[in-house]
Amino acid sequence: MFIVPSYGASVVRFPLGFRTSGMGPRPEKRLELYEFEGCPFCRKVREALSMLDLEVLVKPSPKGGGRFRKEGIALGGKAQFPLLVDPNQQVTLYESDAIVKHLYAHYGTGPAPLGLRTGLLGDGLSAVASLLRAGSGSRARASRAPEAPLELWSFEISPYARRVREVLCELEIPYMLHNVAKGSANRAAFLARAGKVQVPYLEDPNTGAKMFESRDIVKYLEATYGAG
Ligand SMILES: N[C@@H](CCC(=O)N[C@@H](CS)C(=O)NCC(=O)O)C(=O)O
Repeated sequence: MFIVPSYGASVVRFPLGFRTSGMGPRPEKRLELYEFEGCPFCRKVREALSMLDLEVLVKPSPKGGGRFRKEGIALGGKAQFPLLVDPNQQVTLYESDAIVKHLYAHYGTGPAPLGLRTGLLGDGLSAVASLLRAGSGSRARASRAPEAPLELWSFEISPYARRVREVLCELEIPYMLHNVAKGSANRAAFLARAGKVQVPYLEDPNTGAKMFESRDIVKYLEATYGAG
């Protein structure tokens, strides 16, 4: 499960993606993100989304992927990730720093936290976090596509949720990412829905499966959508 290095990745990035702060107006239409879990630049965007308490439809675009990578390239014009689609502001954006700035400008109350504005230092630390994961969540594996996106309750810094996001990414499974970092306004609804506040929590509308526990979720994803 590589949970120990996953803790390391969380320590390197702490406290980014741990607690909500500086939330502003909420987007009316759903944000979409083409990204891959092992990409250090994509991590910065996911951290901002967690801290701003924003939900996003993740379209995993790992290297060698055939499902969303091409769609992202057709949309934005080049093979570069992260790529954010914000229909509220009618923009399709490359560059993690520009995306973070955009999110804080429209859905925050002020500038992004310092940890997301440290340029090369921040990028370097995010790269160290990715190195600790040894390429997990970077390369596509053979898989079966679900009809409808799955739903994941998560927050960026959770080492257990990370493991699930890595597998979702490698299997190119689209999912609605419900961020429920500490302080999230979505926690009450999450508690009412799932019976407890613990991440990761997965619901699969294609099969009716609902489950906690990263180990069980990974097993379920591999058995249902993996190709052996
Ligand atoms: N300056 C860009 C760098 C983005 C970048 O280099 N992303 C890499 C993945 S970490 C990429 O898209 N590589 C091309 C590929 O994966 O095919 C940013 O901050 O968003």
